[in-house]
Amino acid sequence: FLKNGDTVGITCVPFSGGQPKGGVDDGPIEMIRFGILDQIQGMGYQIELSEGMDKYRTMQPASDPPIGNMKNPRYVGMAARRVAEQVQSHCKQGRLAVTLGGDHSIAMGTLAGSSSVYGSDMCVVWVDAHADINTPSSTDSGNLHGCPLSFVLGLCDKDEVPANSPFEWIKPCIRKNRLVYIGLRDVDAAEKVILRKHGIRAFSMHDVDKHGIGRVVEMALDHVNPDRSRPIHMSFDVDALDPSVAPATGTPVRGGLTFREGHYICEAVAETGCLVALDLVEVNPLLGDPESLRQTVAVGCSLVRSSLGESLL
Ligand code: HAR
Ligand code: MN
Ligand code: MN
Ligand code: MN
Repeated sequence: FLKNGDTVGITCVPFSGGQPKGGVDDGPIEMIRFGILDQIQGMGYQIELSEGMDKYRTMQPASDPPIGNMKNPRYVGMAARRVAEQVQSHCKQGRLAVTLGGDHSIAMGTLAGSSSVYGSDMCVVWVDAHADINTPSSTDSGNLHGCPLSFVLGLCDKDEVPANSPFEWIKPCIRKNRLVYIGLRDVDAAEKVILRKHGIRAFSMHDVDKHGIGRVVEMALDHVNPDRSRPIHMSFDVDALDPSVAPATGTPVRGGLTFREGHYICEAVAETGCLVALDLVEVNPLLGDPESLRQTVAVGCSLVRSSLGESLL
């Protein structure tokens, strides 16, 4: 695992094109204002920051009409491609790649980037209220933050991602049996069909209630990483937490993880020593009063620190 003096490669992605609400693009800057960079350095890590975070804001094409159901497809595809390059560069140089979003559509980039270095042995722990596995044709909303996993798992038909598609560059790079979910409670009917069809393992909030978070994390890791030897990419959507803990997010869903349950997942993943990449997404500073904002940004930073091995004692 990372030791004192090791380097964390941080990519800030001020991007909101994967969903309709403005503000989530200010997630990274608010976390930086809250001190996340100093906090990580204070833990003994070196920091390498990806260049040109403001460029994400200028990448929006003048015209980006829907392709089928998909909204802002060119913008999302281009931004994710840049995310993939920046994450890949950190991973290549042996840095733990931390990506601060931004909406969750950027995970098609983070996963493409990390898996290009760590290969198909890498496993993915997806912590979220939502499954984010709609295909371009199954999505009702057309919001691409509900779709990133279908691209990287290779679940899209050829006609959904034709040769000239903005997503054509994404190759299937994550294996279905190397993905596991924790925290689900708002899954579309079409997504349930996809999860069943492909036998993808998911621990919902029902499972957290039934077994407790300790057992759930153990079962989740046993599924994707039985020997705790494979690299782990954790993608943490802050809406996995209960809205009472993380209110400032675009699609809050009642009945989520407690503050401690969320942190326990991060601590347990840190303990494996296998974490190679982490996403923290969907913090939206524009939603809610100043106290909701402060609370959500603070918990986002604290989840990152826990994932990097901050200990309680
Ligand atoms: N499943 C719904 C859709 O496809 C809701 C999507 C997600 N919202 C998120 N992602 N915050 O985790 O539109
Ligand atoms: Mn703004
Ligand atoms: Mn999500
Ligand atoms: Mn979500």
